[in-house]
Amino acid sequence: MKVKAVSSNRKEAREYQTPSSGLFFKVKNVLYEKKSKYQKIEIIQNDFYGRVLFLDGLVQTTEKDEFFYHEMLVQPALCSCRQPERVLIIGGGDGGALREVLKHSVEKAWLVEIDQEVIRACEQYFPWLEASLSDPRAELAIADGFDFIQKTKERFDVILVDSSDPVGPSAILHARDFYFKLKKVLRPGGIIAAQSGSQLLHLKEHGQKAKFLKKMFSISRFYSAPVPTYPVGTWCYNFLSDQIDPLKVKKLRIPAGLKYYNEEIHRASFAQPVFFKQAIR
Ligand code: AG3
Repeated sequence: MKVKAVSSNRKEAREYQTPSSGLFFKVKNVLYEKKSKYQKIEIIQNDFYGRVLFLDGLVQTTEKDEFFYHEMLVQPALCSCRQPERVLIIGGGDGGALREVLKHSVEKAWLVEIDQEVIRACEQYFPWLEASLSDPRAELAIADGFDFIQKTKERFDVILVDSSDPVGPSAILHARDFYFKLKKVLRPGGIIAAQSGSQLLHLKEHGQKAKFLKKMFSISRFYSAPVPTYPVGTWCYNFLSDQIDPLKVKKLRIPAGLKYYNEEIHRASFAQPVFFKQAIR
C-alpha cells in the first residue's frame, strides 16, 4: 500500500528530549503521517538530515546519521561472535539493523517488528529496508517481541534489541523478565546487544538494568557512542554473554562497507566516564 506524499505547511518538527529542551527540524515536506494501532508514525524531509522517522514524536532514524546507531547496535556483537549463523532482531522496523546483520555471512536473520505500519512506511521511504527484506536469508515476523521469544523454538547466536527508550511503552523491553527470556533462547557462546538509552538522560535506568544484568550474565558490559539526533549526547548499549568478552576478542570479524565502526571504535566504546561508572556500580 502506497501512502501519498503530502506536502505540508508544518514548519517544524520537534522532539522534546526533556520537558524543557529538545531538537527541532525544519520540515521541507511531510512524507508520511499515520496513526497505527500502536503509535503515531511520521516521516519528514529535512534539508540536512534527509528523511527523518518519528514514532510518537521521538526521532528513530534519519538518513544522515542512522549509521552511527545501527552499526554500533549490530557490529560489536556480530564482529565478536565466533560463528554468527542465526540472528534475531527485536524491533528495528526501519531495517537499519537488519541491513548491518546481512553484511555478515549469516544463515538466517529474523526481524520481529510489532507494527506492520512501520514496515510499510519504511519500505517506501528507507530503501535499505526493502533491499534487506528481499535477501533470502531475512525473515520478517510481525509480532510482539516478548511473545515471539516466548513461543519460538529457534535458538540464536546473536540477539539484537532495537527498541525505543527505556521509559514509557517500551520499558518492558528493558526489564529483567525480558532478558531472562532472551537468555533462554541464546545458543552457547551467544551474544545479546541491546540499545539501552541516553547516557545522561536515562542514567537511573542504566543503574537499575546493570544490577540485574550483572547477576544474569557472566559478561555484562555497557558501551556507548554518539548518535547526533538522539537525546542529549552519548547513546548506550548493553553487551551480554556468558562466554564472549568483547574486550578479549582477538580478531574482530569486521565486514566491508562500514562507515562508523572499526577496531579502535570497538575498544574505545567500552570506556565509561566517571559519573556513569558510579551509576552502574
Ligand atoms: N531505536 C532507538 C531509538 C531511541 C531514540 N530515542 C529518542 N529519540 N528519544 C531506534 C530504532 C532505529 N532502528
